[in-house]
Amino acid sequence: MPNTLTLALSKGRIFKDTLPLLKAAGIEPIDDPETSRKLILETTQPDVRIIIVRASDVPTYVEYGGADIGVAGKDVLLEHPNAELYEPVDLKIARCKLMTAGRVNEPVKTGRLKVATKFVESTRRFYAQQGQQVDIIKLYGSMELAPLVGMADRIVDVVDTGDTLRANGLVPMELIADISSRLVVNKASMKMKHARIQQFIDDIRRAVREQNND
Ligand code: PRT
Ligand code: MG
Repeated sequence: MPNTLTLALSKGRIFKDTLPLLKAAGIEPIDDPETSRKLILETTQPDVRIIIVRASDVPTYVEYGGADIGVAGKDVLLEHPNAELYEPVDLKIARCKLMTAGRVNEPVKTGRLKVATKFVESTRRFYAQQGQQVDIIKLYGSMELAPLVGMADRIVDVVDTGDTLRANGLVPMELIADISSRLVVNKASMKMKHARIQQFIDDIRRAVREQNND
């Protein structure tokens, strides 16, 4: 829509960590998505609204113009290597690491490794760079289970404290990428609403610098 800004956010940690940055840019949502069932939230700025989407759908909404701007984890963006998006700001929030993990006492394996993950693209690229042939098993969650029930030798997942891996008898093995959330911008919006979006990007950049004391 002309003259309005639509921001796509996911509930949970991205929403929580983006709020202070938006606040510093003078934007506060009027409803709380954790208690409201609304998927479109008005904000204290009449020309800015927030839509609530699945974390993995943010790049899609922004690429196809359902939102002008979004916040997405780099892990999610790496799964959309051909998305036509600008990625102007590292927000330095929701940080974690994309890693391989396996069982603490891994049985010796001959032949191709089976790797369970929802990060198929990053996993394929990582093992290809290592020159290692693997079979990738696509899952949508609870990857930690796969090695425990003998379905896979390894998993690839994002790790923060490592508590979830440990609680399931798994250990982190190789680092694939350091992850943080990024601002992404629709290419047409960047042209059509240039002044408004540039202002928003500048405000958010300043808020990120202040939050990180640099
Ligand atoms: O829930 P949904 O399927 O819609 O999507 P999602 O699970 O990807 O969304 P969400 O909100 O859980 O995560 C959004 C983004 O936060 C991810 O895309 C990452 O960029 C980032 N992030 C940061 C994390 C974590 N830290 C994290 N720890 N995403 C997920 N986790 C998981 C981790 O895999 C483990 O299962 O949280 C659990 C706890 O982690 P530990 O290591 O502290 O135990
Ligand atoms: Mg989740």
